[in-house]
Amino acid sequence: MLSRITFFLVAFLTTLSSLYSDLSVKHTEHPFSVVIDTDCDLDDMLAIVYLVKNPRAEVKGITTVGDGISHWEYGAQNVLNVLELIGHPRIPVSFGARDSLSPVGSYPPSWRQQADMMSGIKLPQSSVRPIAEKGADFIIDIATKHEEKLTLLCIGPLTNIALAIEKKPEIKDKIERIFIMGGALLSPGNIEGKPMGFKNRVAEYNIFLDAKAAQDVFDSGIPIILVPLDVVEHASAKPFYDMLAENRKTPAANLVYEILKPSVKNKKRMREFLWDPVTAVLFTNPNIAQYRDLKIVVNLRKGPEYGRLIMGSKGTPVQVVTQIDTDTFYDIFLKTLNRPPNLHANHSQAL
Ligand SMILES: [Ca+2]
Repeated sequence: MLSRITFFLVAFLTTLSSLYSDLSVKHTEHPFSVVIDTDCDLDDMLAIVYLVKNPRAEVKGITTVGDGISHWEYGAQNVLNVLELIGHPRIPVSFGARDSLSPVGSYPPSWRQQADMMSGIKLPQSSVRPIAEKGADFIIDIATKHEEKLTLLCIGPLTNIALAIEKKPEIKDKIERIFIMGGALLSPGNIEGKPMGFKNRVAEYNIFLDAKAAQDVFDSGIPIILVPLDVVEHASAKPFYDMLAENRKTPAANLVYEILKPSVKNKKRMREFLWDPVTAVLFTNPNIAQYRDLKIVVNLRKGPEYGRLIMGSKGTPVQVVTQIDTDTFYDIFLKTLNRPPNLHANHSQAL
């Protein structure tokens, strides 16, 4: 009996010490500089408020793009209004490209209008305006000026990143990695049928709407972590909405609750997964996922598989997220949203 107790005690202490050694690693971490590149959908706003509030991320700026869901004229101001609401109005927001480098169509107009209007959610009107510097130039500037390497979190079509790399290829050495939410590998795409109207079962919007830009970014040689539809569709919005219903203490948590409300109440709508927030949480907590090294090519041949991400022996080596610990994801997301608004950044705090 005693030896069994001793065994469990030793096992417990070993587990505890390994936990603490993990924490000590986290304590020495610095915040990582990040620029968020977004098409300003409602779930993009979830990712933005999460990263702005998370002490492990230092958001250097936000670039918008007009070939995704929101129209170019609306997205940047909506982001500024969200930043005003959560008490960070001075984070620079830059207009990026208005148009795709390889235009093939767009989101349904009614979806676009809904994103432009933030689904009718009331936001404070920020008096801050987008900066004069355009998206690609802003990325070049931030990457060039800072000593530390920059990470990009891309949650829309990749037009701005492709333009920045084309204009100044040297920035490749100043970018640590790019997190990309996009593509579908084994699961179906998300652009087929009504109301979208594309005869394509395999492509995903972010890649499809600027497939050339995506291939340019893949070709750049910058390390890529890809978060495809396959894995994100394990992170449903409903359980998180239920958690927020019980526990929301900040304007950020309230905003996320309001954003999720229509989608969890209307099952027909597409927005029932937390695509962009998953990508943001993996940026701060990469250890909650499993990854696989794959080689990937963007299919640029016109036809029913245009924009598909093809796995094979040729192509760009990419770290693909294959699985996430969904409960831990929800937990980290919730705790971060509920951090007090005026808490000074405490970079050593484990989340
Ligand atoms: Ca997006």
